[in-house]
Amino acid sequence: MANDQQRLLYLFELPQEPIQTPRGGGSVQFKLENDDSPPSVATRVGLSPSVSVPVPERKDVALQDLGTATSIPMGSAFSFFLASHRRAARDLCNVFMKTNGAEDLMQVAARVHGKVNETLFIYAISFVILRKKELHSVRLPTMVEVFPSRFVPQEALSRAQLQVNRMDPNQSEAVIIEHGPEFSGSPVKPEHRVSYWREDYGINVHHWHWHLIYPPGMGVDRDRKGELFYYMHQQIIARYDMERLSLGLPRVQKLDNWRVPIEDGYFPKLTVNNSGRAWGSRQDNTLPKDFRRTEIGDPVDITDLEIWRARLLGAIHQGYMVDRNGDKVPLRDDVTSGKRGIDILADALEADADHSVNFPYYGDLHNIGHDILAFSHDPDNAHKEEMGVVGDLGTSLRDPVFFRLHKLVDDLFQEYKLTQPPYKEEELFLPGVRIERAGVVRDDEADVLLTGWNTREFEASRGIDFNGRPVILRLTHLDHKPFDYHIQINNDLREPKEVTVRIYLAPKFNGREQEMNFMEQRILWCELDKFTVHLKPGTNHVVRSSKESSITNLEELTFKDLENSGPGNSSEQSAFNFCGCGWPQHMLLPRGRPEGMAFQLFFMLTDYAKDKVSNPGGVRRCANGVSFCGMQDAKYPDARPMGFPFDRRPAPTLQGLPVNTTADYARLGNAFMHDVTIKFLGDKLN
Ligand code: CUO
Repeated sequence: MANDQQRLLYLFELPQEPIQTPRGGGSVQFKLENDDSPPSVATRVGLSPSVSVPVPERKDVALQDLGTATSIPMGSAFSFFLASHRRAARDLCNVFMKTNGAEDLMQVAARVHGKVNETLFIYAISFVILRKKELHSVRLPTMVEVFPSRFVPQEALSRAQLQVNRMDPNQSEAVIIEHGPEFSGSPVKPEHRVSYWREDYGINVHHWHWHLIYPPGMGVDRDRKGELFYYMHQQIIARYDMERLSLGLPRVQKLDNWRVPIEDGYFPKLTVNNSGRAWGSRQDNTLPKDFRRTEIGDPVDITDLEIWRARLLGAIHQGYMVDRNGDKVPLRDDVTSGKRGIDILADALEADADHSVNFPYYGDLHNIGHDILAFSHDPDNAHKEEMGVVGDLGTSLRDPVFFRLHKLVDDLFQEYKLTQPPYKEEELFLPGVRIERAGVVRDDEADVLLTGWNTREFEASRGIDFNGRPVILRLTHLDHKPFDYHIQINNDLREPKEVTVRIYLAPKFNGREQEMNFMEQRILWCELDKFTVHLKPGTNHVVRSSKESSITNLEELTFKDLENSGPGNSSEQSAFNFCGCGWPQHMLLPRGRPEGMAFQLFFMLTDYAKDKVSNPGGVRRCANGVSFCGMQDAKYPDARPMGFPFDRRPAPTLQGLPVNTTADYARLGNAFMHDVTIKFLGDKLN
């Protein structure tokens, strides 16, 4: 194998098939020494692999070393929200973490392949690649190709299989599976109008990848991990609400009451691990019930969720949590050392049992919330049904109930944020710099942004064996025309000044077509970009491309992209590896409306000298996704609270005048507001 990337890449291919099955489009084959599997496994009609990868026997990897990793059945779902599955992940990751270099990891993983659950295997190998310094040049192939069954209905995959079976063996062209934008339901239910967004491949891959970097219960303690859990999910909800308002739907309602039926059901029509085993479906008006799946976890009652929520709210309003020794742990964000209150609260709410100040007392509200919802259709295994998609990191955003659960979680975070003192004028105002004008330009047109449908192709045959034949997945997704921000800034100081530019987007009107006050619009503001600029004295014209956004990732990397990549050691690739995390670029904008929908941009300049975070020399700043994903082996690169200045209630007055709307913040010279229109062109985008 030419390089580390290729050594590890083929472990991601065909997760459901035996490891000896030809991979790389039939060109690569793992050859296991002393292999006891039948020879039929290793052959495929018409394929003669040219690259043979020898895998010596590894007596050091005995099944007993895998601990609980073998406890999750093959072909069934793996849920990071279940404590027993997190334990299994920890056990397998420990085995992989002990390896030394790509060749060693490849050998051990190839020997473990087929002995552990498929999603767990992919999770653990991804987790280890992201964490091992010597593997920083290795990138992960997109989940869309590893597990196509998470993205397209089983029916479409079976149709492709049939088509392949009927094909003339000499025929070489690929079968194409078209999917979307109709997705999983009919327009009869209002919630289905936004299913193209929930079921978008990019946002689901992002969510999977984000949790790989910031997992609870895996001994990972990254800088501001809890705050990022709050912020990244808060921003997902804000974006979902922007999309809903675009479609005339009300903002998402929190799942406040677990004692009444959940109005909206969800029928994913997808299968788990490419195995053909269906995810569970939830009927409309399903009543959540106590969790009694004793085969995978301890019983938990709805009452437990209610008690944990009450305790968390109590802590928020008291201003402190109580640790296991009975000592008070204050909850404040304006601390100069130690963890911020938001991190302490998030660790107890998510919960991360390793970091919660008092796990037995504050419980596991968010994770168990996912579990109760994921099993609400079969809470006691009476029907032997698989969990619903809301139980899996890579599919949970598909289900409308995900957003209702996370709105409840966010509601607790917002309750906490409202206990923090509003920013003072000196924290908001930056004297000496002034935004004169700011807006967006696309194709020489100012302030009108365009969205519509686009398509992207992936190789489904990398994840699923279609008799060794190529099968392409053509997914329809929302997209937009790229644009540039133009900002004219006057630096009245006599010297250069470095500033952070913060750019947010929110709808101008609420669902009743009224302009919003500060508090109503506050948690709708979505970060579009955040970057540093060097201002010379006098006038500065800053131009920034939408493609450089601080929240987005580049496009998903396919197997083909990675097969064609070079030796895999450049620093650019290393940086990208971590930043494989990020909101998909094609989902940067909400869709708006065919006739145009009014949005507002908010720009703010802050003093980079106060924002900057000192990191040890040599830290690689990732090219993308930093605001949602942080930086590799480094502190989060912005000292201000995430979401600043909208994370707190407004200052009552600024420059002696009352603050009622965001426009009152824009009176400051270093801030600016500007109206833009977003038009949805449907199929006419390209
Ligand atoms: Cu990301 Cu609940 O944390 O899904």
